[in-house]
Amino acid sequence: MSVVTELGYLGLSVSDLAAWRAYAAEVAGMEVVDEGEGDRLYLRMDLWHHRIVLHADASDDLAYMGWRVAGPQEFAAMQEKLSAAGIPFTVGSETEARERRVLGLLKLADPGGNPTEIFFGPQVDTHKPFHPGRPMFGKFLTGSQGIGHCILRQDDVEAAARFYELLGLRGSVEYHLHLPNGMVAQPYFMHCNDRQHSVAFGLGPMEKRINHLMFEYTDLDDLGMAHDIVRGKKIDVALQLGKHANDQALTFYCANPSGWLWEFGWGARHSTGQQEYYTRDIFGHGNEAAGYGMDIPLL
Ligand code: MBD
Ligand code: FE
Repeated sequence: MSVVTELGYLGLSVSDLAAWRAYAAEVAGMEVVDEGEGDRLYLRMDLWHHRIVLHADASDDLAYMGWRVAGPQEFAAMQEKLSAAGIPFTVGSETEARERRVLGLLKLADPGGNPTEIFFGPQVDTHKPFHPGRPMFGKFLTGSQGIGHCILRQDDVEAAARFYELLGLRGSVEYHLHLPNGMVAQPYFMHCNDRQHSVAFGLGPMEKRINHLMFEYTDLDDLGMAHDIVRGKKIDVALQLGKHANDQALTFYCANPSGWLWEFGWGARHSTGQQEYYTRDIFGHGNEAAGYGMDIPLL
């Protein structure tokens, strides 16, 4: 049985590398690494070589997401599982693996057409302490919980759930949200480790592949500092500070330089392994800046 163990890395296509360099470092606190290629920047959140690659590209969207498996045996077993399920994939060349700083990777697409990679063996630079892009009280919460979570575009929610189940994630509908138009949104949340969800979908049609990336600080004061910086820079906040019913994280959502959202969080509980659903959040998460695909009634 081969299952993915974490959402390990992301590639983002960004039209304004300079704006992203400032946002990632000065707002979020990530470490920006420029290796001189000219067409990309690396973002560190821990000791990995990188967790995010910013690729200079006009599309301002998700370029790819990388799901980790433990090692070469799981990597081989995953290929057998995908083949048996009739899901097409290609095995990355040595050059492609080196580009991602991993020992091996597969390239495929999820049912929504989102470029998906399955990899093992990330380069971890244990000799290079994480150096935040701005002062931080604590760290980014990664480790066995991976980078965070993404909300993705999926036209066929059931097909998406089957695909992510095949990869080894579990989960289902966690909210019934009554929309102003009378419809009930029933978003799915799926997990593969202690992080309450690593991927979610089913919030309705989306312009981009990705609605948001959520990442988490270990220290509440870093969330507070990020919030002060976002407010000081008058960056659009789509959802105000609030606490989700499912992961119970204190979060807010603000625009990134590509015009989609980063959800800054702290204090999430772990996945419980038992399905529940909710009709609203615990508190907060009021709608503020409109047009980011998050104009949903969470309270
Ligand atoms: C989340 O992380 C989220 O983005 C939404 C919309 C609801 C619950 C948890
Ligand atoms: Fe989220």
